[in-house]
Amino acid sequence: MYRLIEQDGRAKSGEFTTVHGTIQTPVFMNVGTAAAIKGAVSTMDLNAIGTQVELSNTYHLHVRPGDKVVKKMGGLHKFMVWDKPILTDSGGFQVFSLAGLRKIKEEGVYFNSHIDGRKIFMGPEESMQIQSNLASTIAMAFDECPPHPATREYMQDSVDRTTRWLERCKKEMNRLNQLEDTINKKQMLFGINQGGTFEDIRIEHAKRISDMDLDGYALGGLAVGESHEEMYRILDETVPYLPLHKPVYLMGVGTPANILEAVDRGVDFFDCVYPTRNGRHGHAYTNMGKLNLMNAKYELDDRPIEEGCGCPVCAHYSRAYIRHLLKAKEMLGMRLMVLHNLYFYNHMMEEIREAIRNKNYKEYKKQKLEGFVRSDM
Ligand code: PRF
Ligand code: ZN
Repeated sequence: MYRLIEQDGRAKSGEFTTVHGTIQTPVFMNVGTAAAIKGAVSTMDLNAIGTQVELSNTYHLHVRPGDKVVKKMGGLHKFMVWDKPILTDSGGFQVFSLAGLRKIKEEGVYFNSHIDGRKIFMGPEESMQIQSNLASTIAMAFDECPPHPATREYMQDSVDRTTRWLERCKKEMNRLNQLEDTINKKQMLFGINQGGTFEDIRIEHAKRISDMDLDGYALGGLAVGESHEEMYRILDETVPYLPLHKPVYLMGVGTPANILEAVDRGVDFFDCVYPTRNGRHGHAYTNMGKLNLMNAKYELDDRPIEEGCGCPVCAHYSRAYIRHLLKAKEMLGMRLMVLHNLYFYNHMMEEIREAIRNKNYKEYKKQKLEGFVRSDM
């Protein structure tokens, strides 16, 4: 259940209530693809850095350890010891971005596992069954994320198939939620809007899926190679056709600046590997832009990553020490970087919610964006 709390222009802030607790939006979901946040970050850590929702992937967990194993262990929440909401991506996107040879048919996708090469089939029903076994809070519909660029003809055929798949997802989820041995009988389903940069295909599709009364709506097929300006244009044109009283999720986005712009266009949910991946590579997010802690100039720098940061890392550790850990390839280096970066993202979302609820979003966004370009990287 989504309750719209405040709107400031098109920016919206709400409260999404689930069986695993209430999510304040806009929110950044912390990515734990294979039921683990990369960088040796535990779920105890997530509680300490303000994480509201964790995101995992159907495809990865199906391949290893297997969704049946997770189900036998009592579902993903119990397995990974996280009692707050979990969103699982459907496998659609991962199949397209990771798996080897694949064939798209009406029934679903045939592909090879990226772990051992074995042949796997996944269609809407399989994706829902796996996500039901994982017992996540929110399941994503099984979609095709078309390549960019794609021809108009390819895009239309793909989006039509994604719509038919969504109907099958909804039917299968309803069936699964009524089965005796389903762990989360209140599992929610988000539909995914596609259409690339063809605004008329996007809008038509947004209207169709909005009529299906799903628990939330995602925009897929963005941040796949088009320019930021094109992505913002598609958001401008499409989000108004999605229900105002449902959460809107922009999949796989993005930089802090991308998030600030997308929130201004009505997006509630985000996820991205940037804070974890960049952290592991020595890049720290700050209000002045990114710092590369591998840089020699931090060798004797006894300041925290960012003065005034409220994260547990900046409370204790110096840039010089973290730089040493990264150089020495000590696991602790990556861990501290990821903790700071996730805190940075989570904390920015908190500021965003406050700015919207105070009807001060435009001014907040402007100041935040101005800060980022002061980067001394
Ligand atoms: N579909 C799904 N997951 C996704 C995407 C998509 O289009 C994207 C695109 N940025 C990221 N993750 N199912
Ligand atoms: Zn910090």
